[in-house]
Amino acid sequence: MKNSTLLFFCLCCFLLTKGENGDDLWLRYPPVADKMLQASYRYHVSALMVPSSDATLNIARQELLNGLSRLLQTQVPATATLRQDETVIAGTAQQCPLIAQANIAGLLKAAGNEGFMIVPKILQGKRCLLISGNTSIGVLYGVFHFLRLLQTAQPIPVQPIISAPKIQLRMLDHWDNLNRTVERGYAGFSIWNWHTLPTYIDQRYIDYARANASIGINGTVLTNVNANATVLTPAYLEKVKALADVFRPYGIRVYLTARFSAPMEIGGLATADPLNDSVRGWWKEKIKEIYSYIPDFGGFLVKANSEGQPGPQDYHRTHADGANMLADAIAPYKGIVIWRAFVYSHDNPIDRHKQAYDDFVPLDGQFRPNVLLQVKNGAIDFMPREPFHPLFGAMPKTPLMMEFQLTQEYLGQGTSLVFLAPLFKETLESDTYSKGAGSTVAKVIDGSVDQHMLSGMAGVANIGNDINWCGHPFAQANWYALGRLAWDHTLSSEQIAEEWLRMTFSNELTFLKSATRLMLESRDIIVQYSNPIGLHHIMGTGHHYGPAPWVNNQHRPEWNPVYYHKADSTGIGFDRTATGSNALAQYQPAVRRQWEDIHTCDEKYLLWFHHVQWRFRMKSGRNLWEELCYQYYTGADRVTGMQHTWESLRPFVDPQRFAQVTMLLKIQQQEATWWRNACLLYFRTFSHMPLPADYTPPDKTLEYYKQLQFPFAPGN
Ligand code: BDP
Repeated sequence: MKNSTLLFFCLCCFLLTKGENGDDLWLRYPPVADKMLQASYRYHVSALMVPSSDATLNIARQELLNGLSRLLQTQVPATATLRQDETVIAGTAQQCPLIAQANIAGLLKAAGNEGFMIVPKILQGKRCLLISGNTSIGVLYGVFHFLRLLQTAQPIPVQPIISAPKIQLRMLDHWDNLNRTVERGYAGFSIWNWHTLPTYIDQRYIDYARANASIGINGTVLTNVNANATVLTPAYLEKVKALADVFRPYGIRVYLTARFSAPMEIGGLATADPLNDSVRGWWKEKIKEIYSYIPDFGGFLVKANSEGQPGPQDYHRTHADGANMLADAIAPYKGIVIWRAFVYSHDNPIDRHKQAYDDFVPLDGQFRPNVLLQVKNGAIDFMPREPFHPLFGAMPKTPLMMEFQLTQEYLGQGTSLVFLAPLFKETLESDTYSKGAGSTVAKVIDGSVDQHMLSGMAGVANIGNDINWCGHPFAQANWYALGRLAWDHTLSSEQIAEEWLRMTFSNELTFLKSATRLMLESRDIIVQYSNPIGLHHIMGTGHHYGPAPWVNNQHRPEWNPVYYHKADSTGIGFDRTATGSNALAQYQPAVRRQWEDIHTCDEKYLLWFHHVQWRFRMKSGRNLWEELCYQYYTGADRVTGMQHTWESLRPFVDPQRFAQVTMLLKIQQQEATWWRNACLLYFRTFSHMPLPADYTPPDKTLEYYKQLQFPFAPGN
């Protein structure tokens, strides 16, 4: 064996036995395993030229130097003048005269404000690779893309690559409280250490910004939608400013949640009525103050008149009155207001599914141009599977922003391997038919269906202070997927999974084949063993951990699982057709037709839209009860399959992350069995039919499952 080969072999062995803690996310930059590829990049990247024009370009240079030296295992020299062939030049045309001479203005047009291009060019007789954009942040995105090519074992580009984001605001919404607890957080405490800010800048803040920039995320809402007005006081604004200063060179703007009653709580006013002059004046002054700290402050995210939060309806004003009051005050600074459509009220007897639509559709056209309406992917609440929210396509005069949830509140929380890109894609690719066939949710939110200038996609962050950021090693993939899809919603789940796996684990094809399948199937599997055939909202009260379909004692009717499954001696499911709540009427006729007939309705939504008799014949030939048993048993069995798949991947994964995922899959298998047993034992009390003989019966009683308590479950 040659010395260099031996060295490389030892390094690989070392990396595999050393273990990794996941702190590096998808930016690990291990030595490129494919020696031919490494040699090719080494040849084509002989020098780096990145002007020191601003902080963002300095980050770009540092990222290239660091990334390339680790991936290529050689120091690529930085240069200020073009001396040799195969120089990589990064910068905008303004920053870099050579790029200005390169005749690429036409290409750059397509890159827009934040996009980039990577293009091979001969400059002054030398072969160069240009990474450029119209702004420094575009260049930084291009640099991360270039490194991603190498990380994912793609050849060095010989044709121009041009890429621009399809969505303007690509955001993380942190549900982080000022006391560092995280609502629905399963990865430890908040990464924002408010106590030591503004003076202590944790390296994590910088790493956070870098990771987000690497996937194009350009906005972060620091605080919980169930907001605390204290964050708007000067002492906290100092802290917010410190974070904004860290994030700025990475292209990330800071947003805050605005508690609607803040004028009363911290302003001493007697009202928060949005039409009251003192209230309007208070917000104007507050916003002026915020911008004095943070000149590029992004704006506010507001949860109002929802789940007990204050809002304009407390003063008999509309959501538009509330949003516009803030929008007017923030408009002079080019800030925006993101108003949430997640509203439902306990004194409204109407199907919860219908309430947001009823509240907001009449307001279409009444919002100021700097207001975006943030809509959850489905009408109930981030369920494991929901049909798309009927608001998409129903408010053509208002830009609607997508709200996905990365933190897996209803999808196994911190213990389950669930890759969410298939869930996101399922919603994005749903056709609203609002402007005829092809008006997909993706095209509604990217603004192309209704010609909106503002567009946005947010993910409720799954980040905490756990060493690997997200708790479950695979949960990092959901953060990654959000960024990639907000940039380009046409990417497939498979592409995203593979990209992430290559960067996070290995480029080995045998590994990728199984691990990609593992990820792609994972969401279907959890639906199958927890909420099959359109069941929803049957989880434990408060903490939402595990099954509790029997709960019927909550004072708000729509907080009870029985409200949603409606199981009785005749059947199970929520009739949302014309004979029931008629929520289906909120969809376009073409959509309605897909779901309104019990015989043709896609079975994955059957119990979402229909109350179905226990003996109803399913497409499989089984009756509904047998089908329910089949789904629950198959889902739980498939988790055992996931365990086997993971076991087969042992040779490709470092011991630390391998053991972590192994243990977590064991928990997931126990949870799957728990869901299956608890739900079937309970629903059997209505169906009065036995479990099909070939299934092993549950070894515990329904009473056992009912008495389980989780007083300290996380995220609650
Ligand atoms: C629900 C969560 C709750 C959030 C709410 C929201 O259980 O903690 O406050 O959504 O989105 O899913 O406002």
